[in-house]
Amino acid sequence: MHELRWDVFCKIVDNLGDIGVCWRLARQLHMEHGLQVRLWIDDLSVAKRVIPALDVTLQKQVIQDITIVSWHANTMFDQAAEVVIEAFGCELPPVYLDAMTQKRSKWVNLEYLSAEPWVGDFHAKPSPRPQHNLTRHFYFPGFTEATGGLIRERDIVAQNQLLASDIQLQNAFWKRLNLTHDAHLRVSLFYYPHAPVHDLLTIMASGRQTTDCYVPASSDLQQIARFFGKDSIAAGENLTYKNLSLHVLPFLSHQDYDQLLAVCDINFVRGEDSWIRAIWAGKPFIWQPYFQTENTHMKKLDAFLEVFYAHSDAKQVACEAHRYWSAGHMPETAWNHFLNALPALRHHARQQAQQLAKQADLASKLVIFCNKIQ
Ligand code: TRH
Repeated sequence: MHELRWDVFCKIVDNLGDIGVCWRLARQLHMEHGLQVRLWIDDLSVAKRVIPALDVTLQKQVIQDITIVSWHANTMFDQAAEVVIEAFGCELPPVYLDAMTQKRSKWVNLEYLSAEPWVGDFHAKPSPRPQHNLTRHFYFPGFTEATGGLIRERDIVAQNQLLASDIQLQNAFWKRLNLTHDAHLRVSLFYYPHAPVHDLLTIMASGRQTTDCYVPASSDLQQIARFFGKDSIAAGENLTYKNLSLHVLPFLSHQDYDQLLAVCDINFVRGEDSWIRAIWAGKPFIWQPYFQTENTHMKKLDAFLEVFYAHSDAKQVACEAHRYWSAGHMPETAWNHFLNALPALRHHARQQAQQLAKQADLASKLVIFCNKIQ
């Protein structure tokens, strides 16, 4: 057990990935490494979706042993922690930087995840900040030993595999969420608005097999409403067209979302955090990277496909479906190829979850790293 205090700073740029990663990391640093963690958040009302117990009127509160502080409560900026994690280059407040200088805090900038080969070269590089007499260290998550690793709770892969192989546990999950699950194929769907959702729903509706499709209400539901000829749809609705039954779910807790991914046959995920969760679920998935200019997101996608499917017979099929999904068009042939390759994709996804889980996880590597740096 460490006596050190850690501060994690999170600015919610867009969507939920930033707070999703920071909340997960904060909890893991506490639960698995015994650290005292404060999580500074700039927008409590968005964070409340991921941390439902948050009281947005409080400047400071403790939830699951993590002290959560509103970034705007700058009266506390004079008490810097021994280790400071600046998530995704969110720019620490100048007053707090002064306090870090006094405290001689260790300063780590946690970067976004990428499978691109350059990540290993840039990981752990220091960048001196003479004006504050501090050094900012770059910490890059990644898929190889040369990087900062992937966020993974100690038991998550085992828990997911247990759930995926135990019908009674699965039935209890569906029952708790009040969901039917009698179709041949179960698909979870979390996506950005430019995803070709209409194409996918059309193909699933006219498919040979019946499909249950689960959509958490966080996604843009407009495309789905239009597909079913409605003005709007909301959590709790179940819509059927031909061979497709679509279920709109409420926004799930982190734990329920993990379980949904573990019990579905195919998961559509996006961004950063749900992408990693899909890997640990050990089920075939299609990832949609966060859109970036100059096609940067497609480069990230290709880099990931190269790493993840390097030794898979189903590489071509997986690449085809991923590229179409991210490019905004899903032809029926690509989806059918994906379905036909499901046994191979399933085997590969499960093997990759086990393989990647053999590497040290991000929180453990981060703790070791922070013990080493000055
Ligand atoms: O919300 P996102 O699009 O976040 C993105 C990415 O992190 C991206 O890299 C970043 O640049 C951008 O934000 C600013 O997708 P992501 O990363 O999957 O985060 C979604 C979070 O929501 C994740 O923690 C899982 C969680 N979640 C639930 O808890 N319940 C749900 O029902 C769903 C669908 C998601």
